[in-house]
Amino acid sequence: MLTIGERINGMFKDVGKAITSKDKNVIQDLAKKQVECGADVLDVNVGPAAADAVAAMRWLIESIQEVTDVPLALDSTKADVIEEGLKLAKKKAIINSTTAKKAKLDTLLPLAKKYDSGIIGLTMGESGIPRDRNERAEHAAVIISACMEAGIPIENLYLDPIILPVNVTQFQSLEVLEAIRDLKILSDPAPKTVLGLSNVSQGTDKRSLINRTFLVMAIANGLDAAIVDPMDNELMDAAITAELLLNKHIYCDSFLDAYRKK
Ligand code: THG
Repeated sequence: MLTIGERINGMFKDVGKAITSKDKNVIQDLAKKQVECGADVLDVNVGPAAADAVAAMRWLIESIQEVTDVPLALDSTKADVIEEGLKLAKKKAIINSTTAKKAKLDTLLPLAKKYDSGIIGLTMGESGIPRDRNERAEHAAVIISACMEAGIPIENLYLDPIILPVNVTQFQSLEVLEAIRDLKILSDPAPKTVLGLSNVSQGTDKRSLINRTFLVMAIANGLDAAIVDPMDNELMDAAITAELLLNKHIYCDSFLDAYRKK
């Protein structure tokens, strides 16, 4: 599984404060710790508070790239914020994200093409959050054909079936698990799939347990990548063990350590 670290997001109080007070150490610590814990990619989101979101994205990326050169997932609803990230990123970045909305695809696919970046496609369209697995597949098909038309290799596409808090809309967790399977057969080569895992447990009081249980189920259904808190050791252990049991790693008694050192 491609592990995308979620912690550099202005939605978190410590990160929001660090952005306003330009406290580089907080960001650099989170970058280093997430990578040490196994993040392959770092998600970067300036959050809702930043007055100048483009400047905040620039400051975050410059701070992060002073301490690590893992690839970045540029998480914003604004195209100018994403493009600022694409200009600065040293490694092949991931745009997070487009939707199936025409205006979004028309703006973001040319950027993905120009910078040869990855791109996450949220399976939602003009009508908002998808209701079930079928709506997810419909939006996914729109995104896949738009990528093909724009000359974006499907290898660069990560479809996100959008997981919602289980305490708000309980039946959606099963729809997402089914969608992970459905999305895989929409093209050949198959598109990759990704989730913003922590959404599933927002507002609950068993966050880590719900996160890791759902992650294992999603991995068993073929999930390729996840935006997670890599500093949650039990979560990372569960993900590694799930992949071991799916025969994706070779067993040895110290498989957790062995996988982490790799
Ligand atoms: N799909 C894609 N990108 C995404 C999401 C997604 N990016 C954002 C989000 N969803 C994934 N990242 C997070 C980050 C934080 C939390 C949830 C998902 C979170 N934050 C605490 C909360 O709201 O309770 C913040 C509180 C705090 O500790 O300060 O849970 O789905 N493509």
